[in-house]
Amino acid sequence: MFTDRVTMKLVAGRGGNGIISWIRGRFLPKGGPCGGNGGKGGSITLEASHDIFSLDHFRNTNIVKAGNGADGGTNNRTGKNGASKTLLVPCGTLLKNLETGELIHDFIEHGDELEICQGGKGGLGNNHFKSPTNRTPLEVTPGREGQQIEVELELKLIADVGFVGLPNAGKSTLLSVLTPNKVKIGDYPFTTLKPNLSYIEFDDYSRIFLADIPGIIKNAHQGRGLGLEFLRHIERSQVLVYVIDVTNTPEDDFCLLREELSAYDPALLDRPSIVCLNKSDELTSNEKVDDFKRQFETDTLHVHAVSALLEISLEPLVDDMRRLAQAACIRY
Ligand SMILES: Nc1nc2c(ncn2[C@@H]2O[C@H](COP(=O)(O)OP(=O)(O)OP(=O)(O)O)[C@@H](O)[C@H]2O)c(=O)[nH]1
Ligand SMILES: [Mg+2]
Repeated sequence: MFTDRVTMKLVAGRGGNGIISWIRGRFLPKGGPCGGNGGKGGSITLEASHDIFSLDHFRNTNIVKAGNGADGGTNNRTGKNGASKTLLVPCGTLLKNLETGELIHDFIEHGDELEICQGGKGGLGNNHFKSPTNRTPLEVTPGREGQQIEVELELKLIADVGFVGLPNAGKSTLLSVLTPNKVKIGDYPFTTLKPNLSYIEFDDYSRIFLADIPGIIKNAHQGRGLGLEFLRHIERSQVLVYVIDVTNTPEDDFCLLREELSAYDPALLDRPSIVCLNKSDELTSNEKVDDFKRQFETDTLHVHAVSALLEISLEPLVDDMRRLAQAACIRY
């Protein structure tokens, strides 16, 4: 199960109450007020982390509450502040107000944080109200409620390069040979049921992130197969790689993929793209590759014939992905 949408209620802590207290001492018959202020309620902060890739950890969470502030103490002691909570979310999480649908924040970079609910202020103890004309104040204020909100978290993974392809084309194989993430590969359609994210690290320690999503089939936009639900995870990729099984009908497959992408969002067709004709090790002649290139290759659409399984001709493909990903600085 891969969770990319959750709703929950966030409740910051209540402030502690101010209290009434009087100084008592053997030699202090008129000691005066000493009721302390209440502590502040804990707040709730969301923080983006590049170490997590899904919202799975919130799957069973309906409500998150921060700690309440403690009441003030005697001898002017301020109550303890309530414990704040920080919730980690993957980069690419959109935070929305559930009631209004309004986008509150888009967590993009690692470390990006937002205090979404502030804790309530602590109340004032009677010591606060003493004055030359009022030496025995009986006044205190209660702690305030913390802020609360119902939110929706929606994850749209941020990968530089997104793989799209029919089931069984070899997307997961390609991700496994290019990156440290060894994902499930199978000789049957729909092996991949949730998006996989990983990266290639280059000599200069720069990285490009790659997303492998479940296969798309004809009429996916009408909900067939796993539908187009997962396309949201490549929606923000700067570069798309069409992974196509060259031993099938590559031209038809390419057109079908573009039609389905267009049904989801026509703007995806304008994204910088690369075609990867996979399983070229099974070809006895290069005719199919040449035909495809003749029909579709342009200066802006490069076609690479590779074998992910045998790791043949992957280098030019990676160079191209890197070049396009690093050239595009647009964040979709
Ligand atoms: N001959 C050959 N077989 C390959 C190549 N790449 C992948 N395969 C095989 O194709 C099958 C499907 O590979 P996957 O990587 O699971 O394909 P996928 O596109 O991720 O499939 P879904 O997750 O179902 O969408 C597996 O049996 C792979 O071993 C290749 O370059 N050559
Ligand atoms: Mg797969």
